[in-house]
Amino acid sequence: MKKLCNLGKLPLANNLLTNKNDKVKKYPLVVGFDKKTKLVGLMSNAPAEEMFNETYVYDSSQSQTMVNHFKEIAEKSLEKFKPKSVLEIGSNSGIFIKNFKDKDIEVLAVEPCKNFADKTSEEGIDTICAYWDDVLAESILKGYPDYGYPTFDLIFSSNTISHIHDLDSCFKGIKRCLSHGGTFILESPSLLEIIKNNIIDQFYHEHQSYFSIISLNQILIKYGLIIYDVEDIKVHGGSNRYYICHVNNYAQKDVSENLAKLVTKELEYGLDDYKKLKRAFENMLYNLDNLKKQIINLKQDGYNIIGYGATAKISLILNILKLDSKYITYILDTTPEKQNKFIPGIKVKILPYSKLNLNISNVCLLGAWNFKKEILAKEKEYLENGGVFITHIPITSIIDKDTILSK
Ligand code: DWN
Repeated sequence: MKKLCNLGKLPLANNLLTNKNDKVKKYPLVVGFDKKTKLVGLMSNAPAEEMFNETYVYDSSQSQTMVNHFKEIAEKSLEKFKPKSVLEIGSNSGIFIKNFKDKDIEVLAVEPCKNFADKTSEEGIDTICAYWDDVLAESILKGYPDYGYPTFDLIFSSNTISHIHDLDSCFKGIKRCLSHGGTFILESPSLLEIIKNNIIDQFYHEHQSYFSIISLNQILIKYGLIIYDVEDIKVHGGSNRYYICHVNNYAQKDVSENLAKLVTKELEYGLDDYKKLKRAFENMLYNLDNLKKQIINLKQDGYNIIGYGATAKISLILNILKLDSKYITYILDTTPEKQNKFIPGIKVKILPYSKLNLNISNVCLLGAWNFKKEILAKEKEYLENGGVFITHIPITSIIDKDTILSK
């Protein structure tokens, strides 16, 4: 891989501190470009066990947008594919897979974080607590944990494949487990949207790969898999939902025109071009620097800056910008497991959402900018009373009631 951007040595975004003075490990965060496959990814990484374990704090069910999102795609898949067997890789809180319960469908979830795997097991969903790889895939078909599962008509994985370090073993396992006519649905942040919207904060240790259609197809072909459809979906600042099948079943699928259209856009934005990508990183960092300047100015003008949503993304940017509790008073989040903990590195405290006091001397930094619509609707009163948000996506700017009305 050839280096695109060095973001420095940074703490693991979601490894929140219970005590302010807990020790923090830092790992280099360097993004690179693979000339052969055109994949953008991290050039080295922290051990998966340090990031995805029984203390993992991200719970996708905390956002109504995500609850609706997973219900919709589950219902759509049930109708479209009528699967007899479904496997989910990286099931988190069970937000997707629980929609397949009690439907005479063979259902299996794989989730490495024990806190979440236990939760879905208790809800009656067969869940294996393990990292996904080809060894696990083989053992699932051969009889682990109780008996040999059939191959699966539907394999679903949202925001997980991009976290897996060994893509070779990952895709070998998927190839092995997908039934002949089956579909593998992969959801992942879109590199096109990242580049278009300055989303520098998708680059943190949890995310190993940043797929485009161009790079994903280059990689999949090696395993006898191919993309036959793609949808650009709005979640997480713009993601792609890829529909993938066995190469030897491709002729049986309705190949979508969307694929060619989106590839054309990817080429326009230079997602296959090292120099253009490097320039895009420079722009992203420049925009982030503007955020720092605006926050410092607001602070000097006497405002309290409060983070809204203790996302992995805000953890990353505050650490890159070295904005600690001198600048950010606290961060609010609805997730009980995050509350009263501290962001590693900059040590800003996370408080429960119920403590929110949106008075006019506060400015809210939109940590969960990907749920902007949901949050602005929820905080209508604050905005109507003159409250403001600051965001860096797609460009550093202030959001108040007038900017919303003018859209
Ligand atoms: O891939 C990943 C994804 C999908 O999510 C992971 N590597 C980690 C995680 O990233 P994130 O932390 O940036 O995700 P979110 O979904 O942007 O997190 C939103 C956070 O904001 C949650 O902690 C819940 C919180 N929240 C809130 O406090 N009030 C969210 C909403 C909508 C709210 O109104």
